[in-house]
Amino acid sequence: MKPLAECKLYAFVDTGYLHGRAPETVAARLCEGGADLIQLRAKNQPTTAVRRMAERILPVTRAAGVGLVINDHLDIAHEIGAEFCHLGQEDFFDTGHRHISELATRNSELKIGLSTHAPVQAERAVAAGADYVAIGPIYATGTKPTARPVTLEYVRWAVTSLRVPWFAIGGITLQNLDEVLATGAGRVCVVSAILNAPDVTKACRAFRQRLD
Ligand code: TZP
Ligand code: MG
Repeated sequence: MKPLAECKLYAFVDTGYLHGRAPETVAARLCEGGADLIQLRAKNQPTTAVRRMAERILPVTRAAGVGLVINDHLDIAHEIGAEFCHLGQEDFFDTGHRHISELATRNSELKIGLSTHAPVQAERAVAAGADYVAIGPIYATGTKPTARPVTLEYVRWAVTSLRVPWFAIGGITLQNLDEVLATGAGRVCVVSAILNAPDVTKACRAFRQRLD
């Protein structure tokens, strides 16, 4: 796997956008398309189903040298030996955690990413030892319909203020990518613009080429 600082394209296997495809098949297409990281995001799925998907995706990402991120399910990330777990503000701080070292049990190599929606949250996430932070949602997005967009203003703050790897997320498409990158951002998370494209590999590759 590339060092996190060199990872630019963070793609997703989101069960909301499988459109009948097997999760591991989608993961394989994302690897072919040049994703640096792939997150398994399986909202409202039974834990057993998430674990099964994660177990099937991991050999695919491992073979491709792509880091696997498990969203929400710290236990699964630990158990299967994924490289990362991603948690929201509510999953981490609102459950009483203060530092990511509190999460290290079996797999101390596990890296943690935290979602943030404002500078104060990013500062708190960095102080908590997050390995990376997500900055968003920048634009309104059907993938997270109730979240209020943070706009490019927050991205510009991140460009000048953050010293840990950070990823812009939320509503990023090939159409608005240039204005995101124009802020100085260099890393993006893309969910629906890749998974809803007619050809996932091609869409992923298009983002890859624009980020390189
Ligand atoms: N967190 C903030 S926005 C978002 C998440 C998980 C969804 C991003 O999805 P899309 O489809 O790329 O807008
Ligand atoms: Mg969460």
